[in-house]
Amino acid sequence: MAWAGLRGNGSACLQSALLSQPPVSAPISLQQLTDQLNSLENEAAAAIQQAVAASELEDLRVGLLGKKGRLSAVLGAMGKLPGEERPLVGQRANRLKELVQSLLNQRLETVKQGALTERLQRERLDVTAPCRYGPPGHRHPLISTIEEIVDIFAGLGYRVAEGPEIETDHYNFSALNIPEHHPARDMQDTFYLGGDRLLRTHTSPVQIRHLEANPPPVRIVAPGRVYRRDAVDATHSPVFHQVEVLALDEGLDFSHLRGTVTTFLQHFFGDLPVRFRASYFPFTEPSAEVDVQWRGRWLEVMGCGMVDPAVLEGLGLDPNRWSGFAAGLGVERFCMVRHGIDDIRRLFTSDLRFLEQF
Ligand code: 2NL
Repeated sequence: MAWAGLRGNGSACLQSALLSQPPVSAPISLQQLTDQLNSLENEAAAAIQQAVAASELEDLRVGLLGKKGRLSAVLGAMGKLPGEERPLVGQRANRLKELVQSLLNQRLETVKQGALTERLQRERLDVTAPCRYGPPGHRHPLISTIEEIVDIFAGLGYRVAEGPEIETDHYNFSALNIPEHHPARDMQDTFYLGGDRLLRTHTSPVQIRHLEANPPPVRIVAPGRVYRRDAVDATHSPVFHQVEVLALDEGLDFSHLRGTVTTFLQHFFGDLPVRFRASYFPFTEPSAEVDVQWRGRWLEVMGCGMVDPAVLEGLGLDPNRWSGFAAGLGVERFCMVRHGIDDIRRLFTSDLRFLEQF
């Protein structure tokens, strides 16, 4: 029997006895039936009171009030009474049914409440207990360098832009006015993936894509991973990181470029001398390399220039109305200068004895 295995032996026995009495079949009097209903009420009340689980109460409900239950058995015997006595038994049986129903409901509430209280007790958490400390982690120095650079430009009103690392020949080279025969396009210098796809060699394509989707004025900073076919040595890695910036608006000239780059470098390196040297990039005209005087030596740290009109024309922008400047820097170099790191490989070999210094 379903209730035989339930907790509380006393109540299981009582329930078994209560529910397994055979149906009444012999001829019967009003008095006998009334007595049966009275004792059924007493037994039922006692059994319900002793139930300790919702499942026990369900078994009791079925056994007492169900189609084949004790009450049905008594009502079955009612047919043997004279017609005028039947309503008396019927009313008594209905009252009993309502009473049993409400006792079951009350007990169910009590049992549920008890189970909840017990569970809350059992699953109690000590929120004041000291936690288990793991070894504290921190950002990789390259990531903090990117964040620092981006934060400075964010402070100057620039928005972050990102784009795919797998690029097309068009976005990586053609749109940037890099001619067919330029060495950057050489198989020796770029990872080609087949078709016109390649691993981007700079984050400039991010800016081209941004300009295609957004009309000027534009001020963006594009950080990201870039790829070049270089052999690994103390200053070269085939995977490295770049940050490029681009401002495009009406009336921008070289003084804005110089002011922005100088302000940025002095925020990053401190209030050091900065100098611009004429240089060449296919996508800017004029172009410049920028040096900072760091610990008494001039160090080349970035390249920049006014966006070449050919790049603007390729985007359908009128170079007589819009002008802008762009700059690009290698994050590894910034990180190495700042922290006095002499070998770029330190930044990629995940040696904790090295990394834990930062
Ligand atoms: C360097 C020099 C540079 C740019 C990047 C750029 C982007 C667009 C248009 C024009 Cl969309 N120019 N980027 C311009 C000058 C220099 O990077 O030495 N990078 C490590």
